[in-house]
Amino acid sequence: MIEEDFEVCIKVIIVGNGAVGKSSMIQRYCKGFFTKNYKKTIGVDFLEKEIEIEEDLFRLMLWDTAGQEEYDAITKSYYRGAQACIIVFSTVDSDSFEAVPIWNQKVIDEVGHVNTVLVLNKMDLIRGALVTELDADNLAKKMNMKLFKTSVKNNENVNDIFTYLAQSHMQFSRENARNSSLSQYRYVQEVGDVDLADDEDEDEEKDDEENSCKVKKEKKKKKKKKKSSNNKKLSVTFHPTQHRLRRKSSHSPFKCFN
Ligand SMILES: Nc1nc2c(ncn2[C@@H]2O[C@H](COP(=O)(O)OP(=O)(O)OP(=O)(O)O)[C@@H](O)[C@H]2O)c(=O)[nH]1
Ligand SMILES: [Mg+2]
Repeated sequence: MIEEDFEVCIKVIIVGNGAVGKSSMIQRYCKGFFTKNYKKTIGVDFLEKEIEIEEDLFRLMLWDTAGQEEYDAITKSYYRGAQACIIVFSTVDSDSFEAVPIWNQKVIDEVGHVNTVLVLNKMDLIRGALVTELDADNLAKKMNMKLFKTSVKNNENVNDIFTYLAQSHMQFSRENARNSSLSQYRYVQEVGDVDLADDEDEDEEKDDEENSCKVKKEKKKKKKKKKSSNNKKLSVTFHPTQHRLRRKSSHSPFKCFN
């Protein structure tokens, strides 16, 4: 039985108007701290984080984009290949709320529909805020997207966003794999001793009846060798096509699809 353990890599882009807290969010999540000072992102920043959820290993590649329109041309080119998206807006900035559908459309134009969530940030300033929780709830409902309400400053609900994205990505991948031909490979990998050449075996059995015991034994040996090389081939051809996966160690074959 061939057993492999994989780390699932997910490219996540973070978009939204300037100063809503995108960089602060990534910094909080990856480095664990918050800075009061605003330093606008120029173009794109990148951070990554490895997490484990229920024995599944993930590497989140987080692309923090500039909210200022002047960088649009640059940032859009970094959307490519994204598998998940976080659209951030802020309680104290109604423009950022109005811009949510526009950001969503920008992402769709570049990468199509990807797993997207909305984040209403700066919940610590919600009292007397320009964007209410109800506004945000209604928008999320309208856009049919999951909404998180965070305070990066107070470290509230930030981790939940990334856990959700990783888990939903995995769930989607599993459903996809079940419906695709990949599931056949997965099955063969899982039940490593499955007979891959039934027809051939039948022919060989007929021949065997006519041959001596010695020949029989040699054929069996050959067959065994062939099976193991077939399995090896499967594991080799399977991996390069899964470019978002990285081999980690050797445990469960169930990690090897995307
Ligand atoms: N009160 C409060 N301030 C926050 C919160 N999150 C971020 N900020 C502040 O908001 C300002 C802007 O944060 P950034 O993370 O730089 O914003 P950004 O979305 O990356 O901005 P651009 O890079 O220009 O697109 C900074 O002064 C942060 O300290 C929060 O949850 N609460
Ligand atoms: Mg920024």
